[in-house]
Amino acid sequence: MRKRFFGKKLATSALALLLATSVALSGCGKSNKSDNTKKKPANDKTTEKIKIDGEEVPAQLQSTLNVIDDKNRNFYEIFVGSFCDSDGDGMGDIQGIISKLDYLNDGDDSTDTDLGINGIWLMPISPSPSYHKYDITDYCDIDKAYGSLDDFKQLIEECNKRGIKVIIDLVMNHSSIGHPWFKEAREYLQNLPDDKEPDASECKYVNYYTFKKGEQTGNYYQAGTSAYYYEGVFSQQMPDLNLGNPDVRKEFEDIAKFWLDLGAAGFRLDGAKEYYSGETDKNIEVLRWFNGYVKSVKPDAYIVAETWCADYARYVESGIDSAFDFSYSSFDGNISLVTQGVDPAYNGKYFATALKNTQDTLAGYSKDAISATFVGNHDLNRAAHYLAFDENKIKFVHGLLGIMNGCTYIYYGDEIGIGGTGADENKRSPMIWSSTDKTGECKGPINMDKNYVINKFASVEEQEKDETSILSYVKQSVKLRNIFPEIARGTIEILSDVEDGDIFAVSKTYNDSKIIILANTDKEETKAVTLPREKNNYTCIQGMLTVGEDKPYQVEDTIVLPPYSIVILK
Ligand SMILES: [Ca+2]
Ligand SMILES: [Ca+2]
Ligand SMILES: [Ca+2]
Repeated sequence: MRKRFFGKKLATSALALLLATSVALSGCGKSNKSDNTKKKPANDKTTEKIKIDGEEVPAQLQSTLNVIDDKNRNFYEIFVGSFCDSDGDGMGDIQGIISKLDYLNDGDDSTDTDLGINGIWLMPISPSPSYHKYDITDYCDIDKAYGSLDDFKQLIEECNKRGIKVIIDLVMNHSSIGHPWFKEAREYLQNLPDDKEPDASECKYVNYYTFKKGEQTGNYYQAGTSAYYYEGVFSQQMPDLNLGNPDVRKEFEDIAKFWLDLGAAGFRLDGAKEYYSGETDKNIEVLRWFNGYVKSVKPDAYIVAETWCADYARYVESGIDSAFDFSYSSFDGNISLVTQGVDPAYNGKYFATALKNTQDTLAGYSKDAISATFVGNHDLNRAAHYLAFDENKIKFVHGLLGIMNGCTYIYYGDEIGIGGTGADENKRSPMIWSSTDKTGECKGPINMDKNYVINKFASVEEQEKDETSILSYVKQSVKLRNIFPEIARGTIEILSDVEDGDIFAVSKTYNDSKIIILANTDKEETKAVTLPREKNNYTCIQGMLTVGEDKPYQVEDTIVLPPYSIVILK
């Protein structure tokens, strides 16, 4: 049994009341409204009807994809070790990803069995002693646990066939203490006589990091048995690199070129606000250098920086395409707050204003900036978990993500409602492909605590067969983005004539094509919204997303929106 927000009686009476209201508002006289109020089976297409000019006609729902091959992409973030294991050792790997590409996008626009994503962000894949691999020992190779460079090349080839671009995580703030650069520097410092200053002409690597003589306050650790301490903002295992050193920059230019030459479409830059902790201007300068170099090699490369800070938007001043906007993610982010509806201030109108402000703010820093939003990622508690496994809420957060501009990022497993909270390992638990067939299943991080990885929803295999599953909903949400390019690329205008604060109402205009997006953010009440067609320049509902069995419909100028439903008008 699937959870419902309200019993049938309440829904029916609410609909009857609202339909009566909608008819009164639209002034369309007689209609078969009493029929509409009867509960219909989930797949009864007659609920998708509209009445225009007194005639009842089928809703003109669009299904033809119109995917534009630009930088506004539907990304999917993969923690490789937990996604799919190809060789039965329990460790996810690149061949495993290749085997699941048809799940992500089969490359055939006439099918809608896939998720419809067209961008992959791979978390770090280079050799590293840790399970998470954010401490790298060789930037130009693949960790053996994940495969080989040949596997990576094959992945790119297969992705190219499907219109998927792959960006890789690039960790420039720090290396591993096991990186040869650091090991050589440490060795040199250990052997340095007490009365001698470090000399970069003897060991250039002493200037690759920030070494200071004697004990330091803050995030500093002793370099072996030497008298020197190194900065390690994230941990002792991760010595911070000196990005002011031209030699270090040259290393990363070579590293970037290495991956671009192999077919990477760009980079996700880890920890960009810690390049120079607390110094945004200097961080932006680093990004300006890196962006300039990357685009001199590959002009259409895409760069998104991890900027987990209030002034994230400023980072696009550097010329990078995107800076992750954390304000929409997590339990206390905009998407969750609007969905939870606990504080009425976070309603549909608020969400519309937030989107418009985000667009304007980014444009103020760079006319080419692309917003980059997500519900969750590898550092955040899983959405399903913080939404208390409420299926409708889990769907709706993906609905709200789906109507956002720019690039959206889905964290692997969120599309089937995987749980996980607390320690990072718990947020990186294995993808659940099937409940019966263990092929491809990963063991997950060794220190993962299963008590904090609660999975209440079915596997991919089962959810694929269920039209009402979270997975089916997320597919529909991504599909809308692939049908209507205006969603990701349009200039937002708030439809302020819509008075009900629970209703999200905006238009988005892209290349002279305008759509209107309405969303009912109320979790219980069906709403009727009157929006004159002529004034607002649309004909009818052309796309919809619903969490339950009640579907939106249109009677003349009135759109009836069940709880948590979204429509596209055009
Ligand atoms: Ca494996
Ligand atoms: Ca397809
Ligand atoms: Ca740093």
